[in-house]
Amino acid sequence: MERIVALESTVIAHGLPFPENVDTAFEMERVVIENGGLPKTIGIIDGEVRIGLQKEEILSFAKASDVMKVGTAEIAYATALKRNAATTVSATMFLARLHGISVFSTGGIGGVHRDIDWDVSQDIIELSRNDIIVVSAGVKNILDVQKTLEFLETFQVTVLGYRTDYFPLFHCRDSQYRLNLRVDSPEEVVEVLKDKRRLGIKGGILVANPIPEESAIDFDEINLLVEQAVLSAREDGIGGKALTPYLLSKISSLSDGKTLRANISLLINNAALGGKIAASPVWTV
Ligand code: PSU
Ligand code: MN
Repeated sequence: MERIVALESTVIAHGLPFPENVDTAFEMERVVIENGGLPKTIGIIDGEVRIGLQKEEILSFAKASDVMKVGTAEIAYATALKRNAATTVSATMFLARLHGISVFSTGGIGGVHRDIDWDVSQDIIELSRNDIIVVSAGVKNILDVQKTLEFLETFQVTVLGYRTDYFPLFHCRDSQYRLNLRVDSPEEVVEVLKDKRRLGIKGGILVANPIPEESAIDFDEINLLVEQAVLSAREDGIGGKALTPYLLSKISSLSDGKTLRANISLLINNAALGGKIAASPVWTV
């Protein structure tokens, strides 16, 4: 049962442009398999929850512009009103766990937005409730990283640095944010989850897996782009669910696609680690 690795669909429908989104989604599935896992991309089609979208369904999500973006709070709306919906980290975690899945690979989780009053992602709340392993490359510095880390702690989310002592910043490997928990193997990640469950401690494990060295971008370089993007989001009056996709596409165009290439590389890297974690021999629960 633990061989399954959940993958989200918001990154396909709202996070990456076409055709990179569909290529990346397929490549992530391939890499999960290569590392011993069984990929299931999660989404909602005509109100039906799908644990494992078909290739054509992934392609239609990648091309469509009318697919909803749903967190856990909006799942029941999408199912009741028979909508097509891409699931964010929170919704994917919830649906994965409901179907007995314990491992989920994504790019970056949502968190506390910067320079905007009170935009805090549902992802953090779901991580505090749901005992599943989420592999991410940390968070983007389109967010307020310090506040995001503080929220994760407040909500009792276990944050593990994977072969690192620092919280990675998505496009950047290095950061000034020190982590106090480090693991060095997929087995250690599984053992931590097993003990959370054994002790009855609620909530998930966020595995912070740094982007591969060769695709990483310098902090100063990315920070400049983000500052510009946050500024134009303000000028354009962008907020709510549109904000994260807006910032992502803005920094990609400002960087001539360099951030897009980094994004793809870390997604594939996280799919590989998810596959290894799922295939670990130490699972017993
Ligand atoms: N961060 C990324 N790429 C993404 C997302 C976040 O680098 O595609 C998506 C994920 O699905 C995440 C969601 O769960 O955005 C968070 O959106 P919001 O900030 O609206 O909660
Ligand atoms: Mn938000």
